Formats: sequence, structure tokens, C-alpha cells
Amino acid sequence: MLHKQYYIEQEKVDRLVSRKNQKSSFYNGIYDRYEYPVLTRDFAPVHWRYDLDQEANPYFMERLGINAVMNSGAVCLNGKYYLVVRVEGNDRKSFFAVAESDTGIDGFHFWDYPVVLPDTCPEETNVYDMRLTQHEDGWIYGVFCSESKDKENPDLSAAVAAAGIVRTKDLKTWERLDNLRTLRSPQQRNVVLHPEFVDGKYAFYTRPMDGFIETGSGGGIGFGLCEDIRHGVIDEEKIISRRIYHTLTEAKNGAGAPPIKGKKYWIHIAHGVRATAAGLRYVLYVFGTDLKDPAKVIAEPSGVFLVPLGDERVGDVSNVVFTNGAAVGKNGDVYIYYASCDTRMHVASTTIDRLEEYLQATPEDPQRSADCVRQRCELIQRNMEILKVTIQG
Ligand code: M1P
Repeated sequence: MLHKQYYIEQEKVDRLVSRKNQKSSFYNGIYDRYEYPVLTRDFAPVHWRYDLDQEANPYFMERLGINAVMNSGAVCLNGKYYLVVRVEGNDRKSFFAVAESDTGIDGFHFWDYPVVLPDTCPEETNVYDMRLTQHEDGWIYGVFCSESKDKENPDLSAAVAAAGIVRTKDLKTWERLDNLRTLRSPQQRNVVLHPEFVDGKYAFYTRPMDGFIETGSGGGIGFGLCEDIRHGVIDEEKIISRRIYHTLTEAKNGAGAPPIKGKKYWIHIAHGVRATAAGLRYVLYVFGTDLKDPAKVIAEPSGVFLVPLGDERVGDVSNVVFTNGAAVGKNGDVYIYYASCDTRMHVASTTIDRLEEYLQATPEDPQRSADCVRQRCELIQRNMEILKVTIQG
């Protein structure tokens, strides 16, 4: 016999999981957005949060609450969509949990147990933001941020961020490898493994940082090769996408989802950060690299790709969208999973063809107002001609 409140709480979870999602009225021709988030903290199973033993918990109190579900790695396996979700407990510690769906847009439900990573780093305090890469070597790799207290620094908040690496074949059994060592940068966050070998080596997109929060001299998204992924070491990191003054990447520029292979480009969905009077604003942007040389940027559409809208703008860390996972389904369908405000998970859907058209046809940022208005006037002028012919006949 369970407490009567158990059934009420379980019914709430079941209702959310079975709720059908639908495209919202948002339109830009590039991707569709959806009415509901795909996951919120209210999707967390009741048995993760409550002690169901009536004697031990006569008031049916929540014992281990969930604060947020966010930044998720994503993969499509045998027609099903899987997220490795960053779940943040009420204790501020994050852990990973798998949620699966048949459609990619709704029906996401958590597996009974969270992911239990091999506990090989005693100094590690927090883990988060796993990128899942289906590598051509046959493994699915998870690269995540491994955070530890900076014992050298007297500041209580000082921390050290490194890239932790695990691998799996089934998302159930995980082998932990050594944290990635980057010889020329003290800290790393937002590290992503490229899906294919480059020059016979494992290739990583990095985000070199001087400190835990400040990127400092770290100029943006780096690229480096390593021979042995089990004991990964990167010597040289080449910056392939820089932070640029008065753009969306002015304060920070970091890789997002592992790149998607198109017909012309490696498609990168990344995040840029700028400082505002209301704090940092995180948005998504897209760039394309050469299929033969994934470190060579060959397409840079101007401006933002996806920004927080409406309810997405408010949460624990407001004015943030962040992605670290996109899944490619059948016929080149792409589901981009993004979190809003470090609080909940959403999906945007598109196709590889659309993303490549976006990369190829969206003009670049001319980086000055005068040139931007010229660029816009050219578009308007061409459109006025078209309107004249079609409307006035
Ligand atoms: O709070 C926004 C994001 O901040 C960090 O991203 P970055 O390293 O680019 O500053 C990460 O901690 C991320 O988890 C978080 O969503």
C-alpha cells in the first residue's frame, strides 16, 4: 500500500509524458519550434524524489528534489531518440540520466535509474553537459565537463573545469577514460569529439579558458588532435572560430552539438555569449566547416540562429539558450535539443538540407552598421522589383 499522494504525483508525470507536442506558430523557414518543452523537472520519476516507504515517510515528503533538467547530449539509435540529460538536484549537483522517446518531439521518459559513471576522480565535485558522439570507431563517446574545486586559489568559488570522457555501446554500461589533457590551456569546457578520425587521430573541438568563468585570452572554439583517446592529450589547439567584437560571440564562443555531416559541410550548432546590462545573454548560432578539413570554417551565416523566446527567457539563469545535442533521424531530419535558462529542455526540428541551405545562402555579418544597412537595402531593392512585377503585374 502506497501513500495516496504517490498516485497523484505519478499521474502528473504520466500526463506530461503522454502529452502530444505540436509545432508552434513560430516561422522562419529554417526550423520549427514546438508548443511544449520536451522535458522539465516535473518529468522526473516520483521514485527518484520521494521515499515510498510509508513508515519512513508518513507525510510523503519529497526527500531528494530535482531542480532542473537541461543541457542534454542526444543520439538516434534504431529509430528511437535518446537524451543524456543534465539533471540538477536540489543540492546543485548535476548528474546524467537517459530519457527516451519514439518521436523525438514528445513522449520523453526517464529510465528507472540515472547513469552511474565510474567514480574515478575523487576530486571531481560536479559533472555536466555531456556531448554524445557516435564515432566511426564504433563507440558512442560522452564528453562532459568535470568540475573540481581549485585548491590553489583561496577564493571559495574558484574551480577547475576539465573535459571528462566516457564511452558506451548501449547507454547503459559506461567506461570512463582519462580526462582530456590540453597542454597549452589550463581549463576546458564545451569540448566536443568529432565523429570521424582526422589524419588517423581523434579530433576535438575545444574551448580553451584561462579561468573557470572567464575565457580570458581563450579566443573561441579550438581544434586539436589526439592519438590515444583512452589517455587523451592535445598539444596544439588551433582556434577555428574566434570571439569577435560587437557580435553574438563577443564574450564567449563555444561548441555545442557534435557536428552533423551534410553533403557540403560539417554543420556546427554552437553558442555565443555577450554581456548586457541584464547579465550574459547566451544564443545559438551555426557555422559550416569543410568536409575534408573540419577545422576549416567555410560558411558563417550572419547573426543568431536561435534565441530564447517568450517563456524560454525566464529561469534559473535567465536569457540563456544552450545546446549540446542534436539527433539525426530518418531522411535527414534533425532534432536540435536546447535548454532554456538552465531550467528545461526544448526541441527545434529541421533537416540537413535546410541547414545546408541556411549555411550557403545566409549572408555573412559585415560587422559595421553602415555595411549592414547596405546589405539589407540590397535585399529590399531586389524584393521591391519582385513585388512590382508580381503584384502590379
Ligand atoms: O549558464 C549558462 C551556461 O554557462 C556555461 O556555459 P559556458 O561555459 O559557455 O559559459 C555552462 O556551465 C553551461 O552549462 C550553462 O548552461
